[in-house]
Amino acid sequence: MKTDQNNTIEETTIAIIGAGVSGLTLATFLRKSGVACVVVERRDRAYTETRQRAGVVDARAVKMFEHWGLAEKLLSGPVAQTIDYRLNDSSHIFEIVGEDGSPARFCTQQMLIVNLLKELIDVMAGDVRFDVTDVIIQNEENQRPQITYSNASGSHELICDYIIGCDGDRGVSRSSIPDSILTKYSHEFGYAWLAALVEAPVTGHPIMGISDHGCVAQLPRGPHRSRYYLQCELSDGSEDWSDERLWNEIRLRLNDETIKNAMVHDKFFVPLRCVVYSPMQYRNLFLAGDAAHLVPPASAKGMNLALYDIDILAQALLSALQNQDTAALENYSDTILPHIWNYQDFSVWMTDMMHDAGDPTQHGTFRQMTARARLDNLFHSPTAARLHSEYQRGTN
Ligand code: RFL
Repeated sequence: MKTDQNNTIEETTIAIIGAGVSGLTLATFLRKSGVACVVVERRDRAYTETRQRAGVVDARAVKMFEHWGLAEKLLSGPVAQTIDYRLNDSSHIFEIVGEDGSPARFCTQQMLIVNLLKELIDVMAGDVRFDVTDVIIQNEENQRPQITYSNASGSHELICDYIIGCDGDRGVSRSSIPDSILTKYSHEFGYAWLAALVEAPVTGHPIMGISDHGCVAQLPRGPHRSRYYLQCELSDGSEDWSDERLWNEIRLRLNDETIKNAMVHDKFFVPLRCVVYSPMQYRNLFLAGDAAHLVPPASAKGMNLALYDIDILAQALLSALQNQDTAALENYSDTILPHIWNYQDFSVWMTDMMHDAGDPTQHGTFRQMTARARLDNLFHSPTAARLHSEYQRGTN
């Protein structure tokens, strides 16, 4: 390392921007394989460890962690094998079954991040730099790429072989790719979900509730908490949803007057949309996770698609670095995108079905009846159920 007072110049093999689930999983896989890497993150460790989001690691991702020899250390929480699809009064317990292999796990994203940081920093002595600002990417043709960033000790240059953009939808990585290279494909659903983390556990099965009053879901977030999601207008704001209104709507939409108010830890809005950016690479920069694609939470696939990207990318990087075979890296985007489009289709299918089958205000009664027919098919056709299970498991 060269040091010039407050300016350092260093080298590493892989520079990863973002210590979310994508960046930390990649760094852990690389570190376990003996590859030098540095993760730079704009938040502090405590913040990244307490950010609540996804709740299910799907069966494909569980297998991936098993393959990398990390499942026991990283995954906690019970297996996830059922969903209660509730259409107004009637309950249909849908079993997510696979013919082989591991079940999905109710492991919260927060717990996965805590375990990744423990493994990467405390066990493997990995290099994660929190509280960085002003990350700038230099990714010129025929030159080693580099990132520059600042932190409390000054400004720093990190020269590397590859830069991996794991910095989510609002990061700097994707925006460093010229507009002429990148295409954005997007779909807006026209409504939002209010996401509320509450101090009340799921007592039976996780619920996907379809109701004439709008969609509601209750999913586990650890042994004592649940995340409720309620369909709402795009024009709504937090000020429109008092805790009392939230609980009244939950009781109404689940048709269950016995549900008691509990402490609400947080509430925020998620406008439902799907986005794909293509290609997911430019010169020596590779995008993974939310930096490259977004799906609505209705399908519970965002974190799992991020983990899929990382599995493919980690193998491609190892092949390039250890065997001097860059073919998989050159084909990274072409390998990933068909899988992403497949799961975008699943997300649109799930989201439309759950919303259209309920409140007909947005798309009318014709779409309501076709969506209910689709649900009915799911409960009565073993073929439809099997396909749905494969998507839920992440194995399609
Ligand atoms: P993340 O988790 O957003 O991490 C990106 C990291 O990059 C950092 N960063 C920067 N660092 C340095 N310099 C910069 N300039 C930077 N800009 C950003 C950020 O601070 C952050 O630490 O992206 P990643 O790793 O790609 O992971 C993606 C997942 O987080 C996301 O897909 C899921 O959370 C989506 N998601 C769900 N996925 C599921 O599989 N199942 C679910 O049930 C589920 N529920 C959800 C969700 C996402 C939600 N929100 C808030 C969007 C529920 C919600 C409400």
